[in-house]
Amino acid sequence: MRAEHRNTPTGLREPATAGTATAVAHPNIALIKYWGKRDERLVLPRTDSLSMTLDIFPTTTRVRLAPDREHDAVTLDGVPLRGEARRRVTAFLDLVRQRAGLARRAVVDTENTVPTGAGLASSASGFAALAVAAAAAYGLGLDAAALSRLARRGSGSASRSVFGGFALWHAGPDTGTDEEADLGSYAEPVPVGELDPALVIAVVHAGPKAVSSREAMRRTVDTSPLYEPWAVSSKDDLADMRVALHRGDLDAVGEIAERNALGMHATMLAARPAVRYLAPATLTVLDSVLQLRRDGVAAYATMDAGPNVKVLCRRGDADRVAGALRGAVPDGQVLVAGPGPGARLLCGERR
Ligand code: 2P0
Repeated sequence: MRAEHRNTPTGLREPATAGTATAVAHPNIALIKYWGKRDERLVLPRTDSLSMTLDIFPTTTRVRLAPDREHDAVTLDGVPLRGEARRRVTAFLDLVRQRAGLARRAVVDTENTVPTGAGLASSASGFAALAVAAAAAYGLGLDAAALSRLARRGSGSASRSVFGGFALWHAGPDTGTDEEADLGSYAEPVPVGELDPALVIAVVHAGPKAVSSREAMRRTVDTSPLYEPWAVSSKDDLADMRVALHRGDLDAVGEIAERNALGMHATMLAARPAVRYLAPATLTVLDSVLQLRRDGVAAYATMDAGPNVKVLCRRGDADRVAGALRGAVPDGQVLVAGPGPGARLLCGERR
């Protein structure tokens, strides 16, 4: 095993031979969506995507190598994980162990600050924090791009939460070996011009989703006649989005994000059977976003695999936007987020 030090995305030093490490990561919201895989095992997406990492709802994960254990022990908010969720974490740790050449099991404890069942992406922050902590605990010594590739294997969107601010996840080449495909699919930071954005999040329904995003993506790619046209138009959206971000043009950023998200939901509605995440309250919020625009406020909506709405606006307009959304869905919860930091290591201890 190598013993040199490599910088984590936030520049903290990662001891390459640590046995215990704790990392923190934040969720991200895609402005150009990831919807559809071309390889399920390697978690390779069909299209590039681009997101903003949030400054709220951190996930903190501690990984401790446990030489005496026969199985991994995994808790979320103090409760042992079971079933599919546990299987995904163990499969991820198996990948890390394979790369480290170590068989040792681990104790993984995660604290999530996302309001329970709020339907906000926690697999992004969860697997980004796990990737950074596990890589350090098992002494992998990975750079930021390699951490992004590793996080991707846990959950695609986690590749973007390795970075703060705005991040672009490259789909990578769809020819060549598995190794080449894996190497080509990682996220990196996107430079932006003068932009002071906020995302106002309207949580209109906090229950579990009827169809997992993994299954919904699969069904959309396999059956929706609108999928390919959306994937093609998403390339143009991304090119336009990069220009808009570079110019710091919030209206253009918002318009592109909104059309990309509505297009993604159209692909799902055309799947067979249809996947519909949008609820009546979602449409009520979308109406209030239109009204805000008619009133001269730059506000643009994006929705993910659930009924909740995230509204992009200028930070200076966030209180007004939040007030409008609270009026639209008085029973909902409205939160304001700004751009947040990348995943980082909090501490590492030598084995
Ligand atoms: C995104 N979503 O770009 C899109 C938009 C939901 C809608 O990434 O199967 O949990 O673990 O790779 O990352 C949700 O998908 O899926 C997601 P997997 P993930 O944010």
